[in-house]
Amino acid sequence: MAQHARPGGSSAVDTVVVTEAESADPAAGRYINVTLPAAAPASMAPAEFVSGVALVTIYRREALNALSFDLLRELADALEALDADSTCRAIVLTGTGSRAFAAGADIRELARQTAASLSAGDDFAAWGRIDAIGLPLIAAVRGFALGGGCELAMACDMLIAGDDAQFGQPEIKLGVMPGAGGTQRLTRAIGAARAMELILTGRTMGAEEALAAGLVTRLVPAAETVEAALELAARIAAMPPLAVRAAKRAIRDAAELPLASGLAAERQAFFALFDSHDQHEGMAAFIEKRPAVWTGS
Ligand code: CO8
Repeated sequence: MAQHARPGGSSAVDTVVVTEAESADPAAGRYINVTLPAAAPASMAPAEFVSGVALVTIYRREALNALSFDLLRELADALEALDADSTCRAIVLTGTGSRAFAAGADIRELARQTAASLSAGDDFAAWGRIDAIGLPLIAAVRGFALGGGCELAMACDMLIAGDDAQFGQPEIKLGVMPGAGGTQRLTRAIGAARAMELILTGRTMGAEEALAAGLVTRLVPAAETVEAALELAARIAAMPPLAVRAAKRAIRDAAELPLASGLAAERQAFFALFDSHDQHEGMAAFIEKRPAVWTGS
């Protein structure tokens, strides 16, 4: 069960601050910590909390945040809860510690699987649930983002990388191939020629190369990774929520739909926003030369 921690315990969910010691214990069933609103780094003072931004942290430091099936289920649960929470406007996803965002799927768990067990189970359902999140997701990547970890970062909408980040799909070295979107998302992000080389050799790509290739939104000094992601999330959280969700959907459509269908969907979404309060407010505020006040309706 994912835990929400909020100042003043105002959440409908129990307020539980998960310590690293608790979180590192799989028996405790807590791999994911959610802080909403996210606590601001010192450099973002005077605000103590970042309004509308949730910080979701994967806690499995002893295995470089490797993604077990249980962990992924908890992550999907946590993201869905935030997606349904009207106070949350943007989500930053990161891994605990400085060594890894996530070093892949849990190889010990995968080693026990067969084609039949994977096909029969619903252990991959979490990926579809994460993909369906309507709020903007920003990955804050330090250290290794390998295999499923790279796929998870790419399932996010934007990727802030520390200069110590290492991306790759090393599954080929384990006798398999990417199975949670790596062949599709990496190819869409950096093109077939580069994706082919990375996936067929399993080599890792440093942060600068990933930025140049188009995988990364922004490259920052390693120690500033989460802070930079929170700052970006805060700027998005200050925008009108319905328009943010609609724009995210339309941009995702660009990777999935033929151009004519994408253009039609974009126009439909654009028209629909003209029935929203925030469209009236945004345009009235411009004309009246005052700041807009968004209601998300
Ligand atoms: N799974 C399980 N445990 C891991 C993983 C992993 N992916 N990665 C690291 N660990 C563990 C190590 O076993 C080690 O544990 P212990 O101390 O008990 O031996 C601990 O984390 C620290 O790791 P290392 O000692 O290996 O640290 P190094 O600094 O020497 O090396 C590396 C770091 C290079 C990241 C190395 O750990 C490594 O190569 N890890 C595996 C990377 C990899 O191959 N990832 C792909 C996995 S397959 C995959 O992701 C398929 C996705 C399919 C869809 C998703 C389904 C959920």
